[in-house]
This record gives sequence, C-alpha cells and structure tokens, in this order.
Amino acid sequence: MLALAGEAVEQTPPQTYASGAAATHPGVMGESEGGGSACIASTIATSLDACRVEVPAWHASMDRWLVFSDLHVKVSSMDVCEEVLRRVNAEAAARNAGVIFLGDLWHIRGSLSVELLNRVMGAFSEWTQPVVMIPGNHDQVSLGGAIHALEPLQYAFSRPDQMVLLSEPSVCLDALWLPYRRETETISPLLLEAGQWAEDGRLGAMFCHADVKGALMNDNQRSRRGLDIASFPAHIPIYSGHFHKPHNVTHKATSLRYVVCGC
Ligand SMILES: [Mn+2]
Repeated sequence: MLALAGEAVEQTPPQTYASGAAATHPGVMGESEGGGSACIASTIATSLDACRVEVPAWHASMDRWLVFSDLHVKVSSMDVCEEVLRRVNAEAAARNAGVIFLGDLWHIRGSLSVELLNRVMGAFSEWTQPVVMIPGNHDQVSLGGAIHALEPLQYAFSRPDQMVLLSEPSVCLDALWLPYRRETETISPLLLEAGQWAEDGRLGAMFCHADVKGALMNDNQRSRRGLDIASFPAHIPIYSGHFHKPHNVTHKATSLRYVVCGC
C-alpha cells in the first residue's frame, strides 16, 4: 500500500481475495443501491459476511495499492486535479500497483458541472491500473449515502471492469471498506465485528471515509463528532479520507491514518 501526498508509504498489501473472483461489468459491487426513490436511508448489512463482494480477478491479483483521497474537484482546482490524476496513475503504474480512492472526488454536492465531469472522465480514460473507490460525503446526494456522484466514473475507464465502486460497507480484498455514513450507529455493529475479524486474522486492512472524534479537522481544530477511535479494529492498517490534514488518530493498538492528495 502506498499513500500519496509526497510521502509514499509502503504498506502491507491487502491479501488477495480468492474465491473465484469473476469480472463483472462496471463493478457496481455494493448491491443494495437503493433502487428507486426511497433512498433516504440505505439498507446496511448488519454482519460482515453479508458485506462480502467479489472483485474482478485483475484487482484480486494486485499485491500493491496506492491510496489517495479528497480530490475535491472544482473549477478553480481542475487544472491541478487533472495533473494529480495523471500523476497518481503514473506512480501506480511505475509500482505495478492498483489505485484506491477514499472519497470526496467532487467538491460541490448534488450537481455536476458538464465541463468538470468531461475533464475528469477524460483523465480517467487514460488510466491503466485497476481502481477501487468509495464515496465520501461530498459525493453523496441522499442522506443515507446510496446515491452519489461517483457512479458515472465507472464508464470513464478503458476497461469495463477497471473500477470497483463500493457504495455500501463491503468486505473484499481482505479488507473492510466503509463509505461515508451520516448515521454512525449503522456501522457500529460492523466495526465491532471487524475487531473480532482482525483479531482472528480474517481482516488485513480497513479503508473508510469517516469522521473520527479527536481527529484534526485542520491545524488547530479537533472533531468532536463521529466515530470513537476505540471502536475501530486494532493491529491492522486503517486509512481514511475526509479530513485534509494527513495524520494518525490512535488509541492503544488502533491507528487510523488520514490520507489526502493535497489539492
Ligand atoms: Mn468528506
């Protein structure tokens, strides 16, 4: 695993998830997309077993991943964002790594600029590496988070199975993936179980877009809301998007790393 923002961090790769992983078309892996208009609250699985998703064999074959997050594409940063997207793929390709994006690709919630969408799609069309993405709160439109603006990006890549989009809490690639959720109590049971799984060696890493109490929101303000760091699993690497200051939030043997891309 690599974290961007200049300081590439070598990390234990997610072990491959081997159960006959089959490539499926554009990889919408989080099943319950909500379907229809009643998407205010998303249905959330209450056990990790129910969160298992299959990923394309291509993704399962990768043993290195580069992590970046919080691009927050907007008009004033589009040129830089384009450069970042070029660079991320180049760095991943140079390391034969896949790319993990931890949410908040877009800055403005609820509407997409045609120009920005086209330029982002154009940038992703050049990518050569497999990708896994989870949505952040800026990408999400519905309160439950099931409707979000990463959907069209699945069609940007040159390979139809290139992007695995995890819209719901998911278990794959030996890791737990948690998109942003406003209602933190809905994911607490999953975190509790994840602690046990990590202890049993059934979980190798965790990726999320989360508000954690005590995390640095900027240089001098700590979050007073969100999940308790003590509720996260211990002894496994945990990476999160959301706050833009790269830092670790720790409690005993639990450590969560906020990653960012820097623009
Ligand atoms: Mn966020």
